[in-house]
Amino acid sequence: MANTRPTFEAVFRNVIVPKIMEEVNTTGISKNACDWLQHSILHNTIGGKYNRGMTVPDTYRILKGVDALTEEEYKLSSILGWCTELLQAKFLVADDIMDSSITRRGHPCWYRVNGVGMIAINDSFLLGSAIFLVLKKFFRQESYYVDILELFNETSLQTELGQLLDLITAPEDKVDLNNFNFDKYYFIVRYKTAFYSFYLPVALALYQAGIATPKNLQQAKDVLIPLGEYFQVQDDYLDCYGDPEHIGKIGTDIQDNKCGWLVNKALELVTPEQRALLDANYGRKDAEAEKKVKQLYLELDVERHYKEYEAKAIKEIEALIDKVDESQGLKKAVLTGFLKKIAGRSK
Ligand code: GPP
Ligand code: MG
Ligand code: MG
Ligand code: MG
Repeated sequence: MANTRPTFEAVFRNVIVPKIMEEVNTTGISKNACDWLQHSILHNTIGGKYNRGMTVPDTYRILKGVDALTEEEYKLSSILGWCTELLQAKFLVADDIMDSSITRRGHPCWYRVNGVGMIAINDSFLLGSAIFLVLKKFFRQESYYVDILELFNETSLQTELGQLLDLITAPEDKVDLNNFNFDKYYFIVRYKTAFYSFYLPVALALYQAGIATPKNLQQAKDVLIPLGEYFQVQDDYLDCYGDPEHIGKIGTDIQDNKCGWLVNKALELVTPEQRALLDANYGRKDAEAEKKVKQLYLELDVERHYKEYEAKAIKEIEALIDKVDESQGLKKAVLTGFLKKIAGRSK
């Protein structure tokens, strides 16, 4: 089985969603509730890039050292991949409320869909609970079942801690740029993004392949956390410089007072006059103020600094991959493959 977007999506539509709905149906809940749930699941999972999810079967295949997986192997590793996509869906539904975002994947954010509103909070919980339903249905008998349950729980805690720091460093009513620095920034991004987006899918494949050890899990983490940091720096860059049509979302970081990469870089570069302008305009729910911040980024050529950062980050990650000792079971191709998926991305 080749791992393509259509084959990956087919596992979700034909295996996972019916299984979730079958289980929910046994409660005897009304048809309109079942329809609501199915609609929410499909709206919030289908149409993304599937970078995280498709990494599980990709990684599993490389670890097994085969050219292609059997249909059954592909199905099982894709199901774990879809559990990472469900976790992502749970987080995004909630994150879009917290960030007052407008669009996601080219459509209105779920909470902004007519008739949804704050029901989206419960839908986010349901997306999370669906993960554990799916894991129980398909992996209960596996020796690594408890390991992957713990992994999902620990990764969720890390992500929620990162989100906590992201949010309290960006109060709506009190802009104080003295609270921002790169140390805090990298803690936020490591926790809110890198663990669940990068370490989780590779660790899942290591468990599924039956070769996970504390040593190779640590080796994976040593590369995947820096890779995840780079990915979130890209996300911050695209929030300001990406084309909303292309990235499928409208940037909110400046108005949301976020401790993002661009503002931290700007803070390193500003003159006292420019700093005053930034203090007066950053974090205001005001399109004119946002424009002034973007104009200042232009004057400071923050974009060039980003490009320099990006080239350096890629080199550093390549060097980390080079150091991996493959005799421990982890394969460099897993990591180079993941780097290739995101290097220089524009969406
Ligand atoms: C990305 O931040 C981080 C997340 C989506 C994790 C959210 C965690 C929760 C516990 C809800 P972001 O806000 O920059 O992402 P985006 O730009 O996609 O909105
Ligand atoms: Mg957001
Ligand atoms: Mg956010
Ligand atoms: Mg963002």
